[in-house]
Amino acid sequence: MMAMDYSQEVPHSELLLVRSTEPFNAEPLAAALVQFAITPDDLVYCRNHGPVLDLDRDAYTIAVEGGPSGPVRYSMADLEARFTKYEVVAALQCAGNRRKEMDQVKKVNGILWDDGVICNAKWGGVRLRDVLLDAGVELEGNAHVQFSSHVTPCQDDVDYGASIPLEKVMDEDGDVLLAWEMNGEYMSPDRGAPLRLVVPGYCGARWVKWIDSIRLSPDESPNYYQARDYRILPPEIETKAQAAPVWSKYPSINSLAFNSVVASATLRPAPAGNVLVVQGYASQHIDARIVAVELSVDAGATWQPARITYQEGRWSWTLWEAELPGVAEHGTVYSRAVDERGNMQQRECKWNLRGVAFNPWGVKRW
Ligand SMILES: Nc1nc2c(c(=O)[nH]1)N[C@H]1C(S)=C(S)[C@@H](COP(=O)(O)O)O[C@H]1N2
Ligand SMILES: [Mo]
Repeated sequence: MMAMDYSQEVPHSELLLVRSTEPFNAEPLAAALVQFAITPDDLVYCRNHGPVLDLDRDAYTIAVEGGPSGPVRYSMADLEARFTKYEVVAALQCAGNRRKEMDQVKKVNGILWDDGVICNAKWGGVRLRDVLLDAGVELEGNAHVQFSSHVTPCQDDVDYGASIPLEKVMDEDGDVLLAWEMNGEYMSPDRGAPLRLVVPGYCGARWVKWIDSIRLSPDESPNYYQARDYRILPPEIETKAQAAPVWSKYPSINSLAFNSVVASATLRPAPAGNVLVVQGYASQHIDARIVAVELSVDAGATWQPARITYQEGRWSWTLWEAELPGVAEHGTVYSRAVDERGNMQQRECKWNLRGVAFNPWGVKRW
């Protein structure tokens, strides 16, 4: 356990259900979330492993290591003035979304998140690719880009760190940004101001907030949150002690989980029979777009299509809704997503100790 100082903690949104205060972890109700295609900042979940500080933008710099004459430092003004600005709409989701449901299968380690640990926003900043090229870093022989935020220590390590494959960064369509804007405004301290990494299609753990250093390496980041967390352990690993020696055997989670969630199911009584109004969201695996969401009120025997009401670009979430006629007073509705590669969301998802990437059919009782 690291010593952490919460005396400078910023105020947080009051619209969230608080799961822990130090560090601050909180999520909105999914039913509130799906009312907006682009999530307003005060409805975005907060997932932290340490304190949240209000940092001075004018004094802030980021160091890019590995240039021909040592690290290159950029101020926020340098980034704004010297590079082309890009905007990308992308969903941000914690790998622990729906953990509470997995915990009901069998006890897991972690915050018992419900299904609100996701958002969709327009992120603005510069391409990390352009910055790496500008800094003249050695690309040859390096397969990973490692990131750190040293601004505060975290629960399990002296700083927060992550890494992603260099390939994802150098692909112009990978859309990896060093971002300072969310939804057309300077982002809030909660979102990682002054500067945060945006990795479309990847799980939230890689979107390093308050990012202040970048380096290339043949290896993944050795940081706790890359090397010993955010991995899917096999079901036979049931305790922390069993997990400790084996973390490195299992791959890091990169992609978001292919998932769908029923955010609300409301019965509308009508003379001709009850109608069930259903709303929800879906998230995609890396860049395979979702092409359909289907609903079942008979435990998966028959399925009917929902209407997709929102998708934008390559990386957004999917919003959907449906009116299902002729339903009983009470029942259970299931959702399943289908993607462009023909993958179909499965009924079951294997249990894992950390309760990550839980993605069986969405479910809601009415
Ligand atoms: N520096 C830092 N970056 C971080 C984290 C953190 O604790 N510290 N949490 C990560 C995790 S696990 C997630 S899911 C997202 C959450 O981003 P949000 O709080 O803006 O929703 O940030 C990621 N980046
Ligand atoms: Mo996360």
